Order: sequence, then C-alpha cells, then structure tokens
Amino acid sequence: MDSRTSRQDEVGKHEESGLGRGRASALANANIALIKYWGKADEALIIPRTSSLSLTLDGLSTETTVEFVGNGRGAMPPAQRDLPGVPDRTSGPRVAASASSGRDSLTIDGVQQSGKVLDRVSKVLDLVRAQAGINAPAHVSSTNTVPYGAGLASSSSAFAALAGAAAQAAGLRPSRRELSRLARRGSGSACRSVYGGLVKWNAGHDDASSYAEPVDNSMDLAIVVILISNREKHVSSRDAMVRTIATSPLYESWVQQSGKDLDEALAAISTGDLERLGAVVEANAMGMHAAMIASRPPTLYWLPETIRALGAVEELRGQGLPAWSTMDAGPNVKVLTSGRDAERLADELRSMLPACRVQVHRPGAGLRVFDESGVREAELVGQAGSLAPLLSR
Ligand code: 2P0
Repeated sequence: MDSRTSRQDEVGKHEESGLGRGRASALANANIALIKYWGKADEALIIPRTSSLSLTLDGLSTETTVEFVGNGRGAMPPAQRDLPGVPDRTSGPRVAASASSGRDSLTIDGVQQSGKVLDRVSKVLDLVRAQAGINAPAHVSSTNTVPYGAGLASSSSAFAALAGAAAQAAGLRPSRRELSRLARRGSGSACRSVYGGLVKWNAGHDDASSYAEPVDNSMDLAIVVILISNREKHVSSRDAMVRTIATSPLYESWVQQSGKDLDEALAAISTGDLERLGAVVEANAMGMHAAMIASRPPTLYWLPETIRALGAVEELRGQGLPAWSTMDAGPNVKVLTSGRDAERLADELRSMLPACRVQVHRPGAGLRVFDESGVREAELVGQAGSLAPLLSR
C-alpha cells in the first residue's frame, strides 16, 4: 500500500467516525516565551535561529471555526498534494496554493478581514488543502478572549487554533507534533500553543525537525501581566526580527547566549528552582531587547511606564517576592512568579502602578479540537498522525 492510499484510508476512517466532515472548531491558549524566539533561519518555513521555551496561559485564548465550502475533495491532482513536505517556495505547489486562497473568507471578532491578514491564514489553509487533496475555499471565523486586544501573543493562540480547526475540517487526523509544525507555518510562536504548560520549541533545521514539545515539570508558575498599552505595535515582530538580524551588532551574541540560557532554564526547571529560572528568563528578554534596540534604525518598544514597571518588579523582588520581568515585541511587562504568590504580587503591582491594568494568568491547556457540532472533542495522538507518511518522505 503506498503512502497516499494509506492516508486516504485514514481520512475515510475518520469520516466514518463522524469527525471532520468539512467543518470543525478549535480552542488554543496564547503562550508567553520565557526564553525567546527572535529571528528566523528560514523565512518561508519559519525555522528559528534559536530554540525557545514558553508557558501556555489560561485566559488568553482564541476559538476558531473552519468550514470548507462545497466539499472540493479530490479536485487537486495528486502531484500537487505534497506541499507540507517541501519548502513552499517551490513553484508547483505555489500555483496550486494560490488557486484557492483568494476565495477564503475570514472574520476576527466579527470583523471581516482582507489583505495580509487573510493571506497569512490562506497560506496555512493551502497547506491543509494540499495535504487533504481538497481544493475548496474556506470560511474561517475566529473569536478571542484575549482581554487586552493587540500585543499579547495573540498570533500564538490564533494560528494554533487555525491549524487544529483546519486540519480537522479537512478530515485529516494529525498528531500534536504535526499540528505544531503546521501552526509554526502561520506564526512561529503558535507551534508552542499546541501544548499546555511549559513547552520547548526545538529550532531544528528543516520543516520536519522544527516543532514544539511539552517540558515535564512540577513547578507552580504564574505570569502577572502588566498592561501598559494595547495599541498595535508600530513595527511588527516579523519585520523587527528581520531588521535585528540584518543590522544589529548584538544579535549574534544574543543567539550564542540564548542557547546557554535555554540550558540554564531547563536545568532550573528540572530541579524546580524558580529563582534560578527567573534570573535567566529576565536576562534573556533584556538581551533580546538590547539586540533590537541596537539595530539600525533602532526598534524600541518601551514606553516610560515600561521602565516604571520594570523598576517596581525589581523593588518587589528586593522585598522578597518572587518576581522576574519578561517583555515581548511591545511595551507590556509580564512577570514570572509562583502560583501561590501571584495574587499578592498583582495587588502590590496595582498599587505601585495605578495607571496599568494588572492581571494574573495561570498555566493553560494545550490545543483542543472539536467536531462540527462543537461538542465532541477529537483525540489528538502523540506523534504519528495522518500527515506522517507524506511529511516523512
Ligand atoms: C516569542 N515573539 O518567543 C517571541 C519573543 C515576540 C518576542 O514570537 O514572524 O508572531 O509570525 O514567526 O511568532 C512574536 O513573533 O512571529 C514572537 P512570526 P511571531 O514569543
């Protein structure tokens, strides 16, 4: 039996089970990086320069429904089905991909989207269509419970949910690892939101080797978010990464240090040492910002309130509270702490920073995928799912 036949058998079995008949939904939580991803080795495949570590959080989620319209199964010639196994810069699959992408529709929180946002979603849908051998356009609708709007890792939950819903709606039965790789193609950090809790993204060197996996631990962690601004960032993280790599004299040093930081963080986690973890988490984020501030022209996301928040965290730490800052591509400060100290830390920060909203987020679950009724949950298998035969060739 060749791999294509076996995959079609898988899809058939899946349809008999009542899951994946053209419409499905998925729920994913956003994650905050503790050791950062900043810069790509491969722009098209979104292979990062460094491995990274994150915490998936509750209360910052995206729910997405995907419906393939008109059941165009089988409309795509077999030769065009191998897209996810090859770089998407090859000419054949690109032609196949663009055939349907213009017909997709997308709403985010009830607002119809077009242009770049829709194109990025269609790119992920094209990978799914090619893998499933369908050519139907899709309706995608997405709602966010991310309470703050922009600037809080919303692309991580968004593209993880999209990957899960689209693969399920297409009748595929991917493993979590395959979903991680698929989500990565939409947005790098999204590959980590496929799993709950602490997650490591192995940078890898190609599509197959760049995926996230959970990190075993017994730590009691929480993140306190200090919201300084929810305005859309003036430079996207994607553009800022490119600029940092191309022009920052500090970037290669950060890459070298980041590998050591990840080892240090994993060692701290293995012994449950929050103080050791917090110290390296804060240093890694500040190093990333130093590298981007040193790019030409500089990328500076910080606002005056950012400095005040960083100072407040340091002061509270001096008073004995476990608290270490991290920041992403924006002015907001996220504070790593222990679950048991999180509410007290948040109260202290609220009184020290009255202009900011402060909210506690605890570790959240990984991606969940549901059938068309939105009720029945699909089981996501460990490593070898229905995409494996083609992806491993
Ligand atoms: C992270 N960030 O590790 C880092 C730290 C922001 C700072 O991943 O270009 O939206 O879609 O792969 O994942 C934000 O960048 O970028 C991000 P793309 P993404 O969380």
